[in-house]
Amino acid sequence: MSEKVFAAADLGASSGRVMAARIGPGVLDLREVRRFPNRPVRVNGTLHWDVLGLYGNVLDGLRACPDDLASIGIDSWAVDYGLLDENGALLGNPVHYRDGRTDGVMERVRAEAGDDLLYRESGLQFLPFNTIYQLAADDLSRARTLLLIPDLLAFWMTGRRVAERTNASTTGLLDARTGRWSDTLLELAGVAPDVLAPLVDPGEVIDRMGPEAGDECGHRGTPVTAVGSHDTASAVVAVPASGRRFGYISCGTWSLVGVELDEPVLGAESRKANFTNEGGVDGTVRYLRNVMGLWLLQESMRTWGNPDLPALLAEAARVPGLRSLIDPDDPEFLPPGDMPSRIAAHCRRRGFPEPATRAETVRCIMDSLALAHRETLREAARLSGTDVEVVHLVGGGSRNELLCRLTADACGLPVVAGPVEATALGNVLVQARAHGMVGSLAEMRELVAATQQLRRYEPSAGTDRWNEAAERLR
Ligand code: ADP
Ligand code: LRH
Repeated sequence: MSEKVFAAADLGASSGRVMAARIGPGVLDLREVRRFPNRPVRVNGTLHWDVLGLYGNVLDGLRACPDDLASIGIDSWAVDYGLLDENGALLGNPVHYRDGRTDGVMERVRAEAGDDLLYRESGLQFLPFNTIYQLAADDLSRARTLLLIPDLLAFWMTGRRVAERTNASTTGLLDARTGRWSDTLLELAGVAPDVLAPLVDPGEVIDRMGPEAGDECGHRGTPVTAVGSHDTASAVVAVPASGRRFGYISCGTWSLVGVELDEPVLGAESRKANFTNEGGVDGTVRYLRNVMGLWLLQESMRTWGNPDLPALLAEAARVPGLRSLIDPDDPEFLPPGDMPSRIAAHCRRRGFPEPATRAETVRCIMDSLALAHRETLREAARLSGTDVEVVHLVGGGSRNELLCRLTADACGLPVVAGPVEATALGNVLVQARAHGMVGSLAEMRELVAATQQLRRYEPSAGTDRWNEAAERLR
């Protein structure tokens, strides 16, 4: 079997990239073709994604890919969507999940529907920006079709309207057991069933690239293949683990912390612990919880005018640890804005010393994330009955040595860091399989482990300091 080239368009919340991968027997060679910032834009009081700008960048990236692409796959952050009118035209710019229009909406829907019903049906953690709550805040009167972001780009490329299943599982409208749109949840959300597109699974060819997009990027007629279009689903595909005794942290703007299962966990304890059962590739369940992640650092860096990150992290590594702690998942950290001030106020309120310098603020973020990684992983393992022997930390955060080391120490487990571009790798691997190459999920992971750069962090002895820190924070 010879080699083929696949392109991944991977849109993260902080940056987008087009990557080209050469794949063959024992070969997985991923190259970055184009990277571009993903900058939200506030207009008239609403925070939007610049979706046309992102699409333009994707087409530019594809134009710079080799001519003989076997297929193209698209993934992005979850939950957000575009609404189309009866002519297929976009009704306004998609709104960012951090926009304030959902303030108080989740609480209202939960009070009306009851947590028990919502969780039993969708298996989804309660996050204020889940699609179901965004829809409850939107005017849907002119909407004929709803497409999640990767599906929207695929529609522009192919003319075909689909809803890829892993990303659909983040909407709060999908039945966690059957993997189909839930009539109960649709009715509750006031969404007409025909507004949602037919579901497709990762690995199904959506269609070939049409003339408009094709002529723009030079790949007319190339198949556009559904992948785990939820970026986290693709990232979990490329976790270089063997067997099932592993936890993962997909660490970028968010830390998605959990385990892989065959069946959802939908009981009351799981609901109260606010764990999610998102759909993974090959019918797996991503049992995880969102930890606020490197957003805390990104937004601090923005407030400080983007100083040099590696230098700041090196300085933070020299600051004494576990002095100032925050609960990173406090909703006060969700919206954009001055992060260092919010962190200082949070420390003050909880009786911890306020970080006095940038390095101290960064150290506070790293310690607090490592602690949240540990608490979340332990709970995921306990609630699902999984033995976790090793933690795989993938995504941009795997470049952060301090965070990897602290996470290993806090968990008392080895952390295997990398690949950095796990999402793009998961994206191209699922395409490659659809086009006759590579095999099972286990084989994909073996190929990742054999070909990608990884780094192992052993925990230092004893987790007493971390146990104590967890107690102090509680
Ligand atoms: P997303 O997909 O959510 O946009 P990424 O997986 O691309 O996120 O990760 C982005 C994060 O990776 C940045 O916020 C930054 O904290 C981290 N990162 C990137 N480069 C480095 C680096 N050289 N050293 C440490 N951390 C880095
Ligand atoms: C990470 C991610 C995460 C979702 C959030 C909205 O990029 O997709 O899995 O919860 O964005």
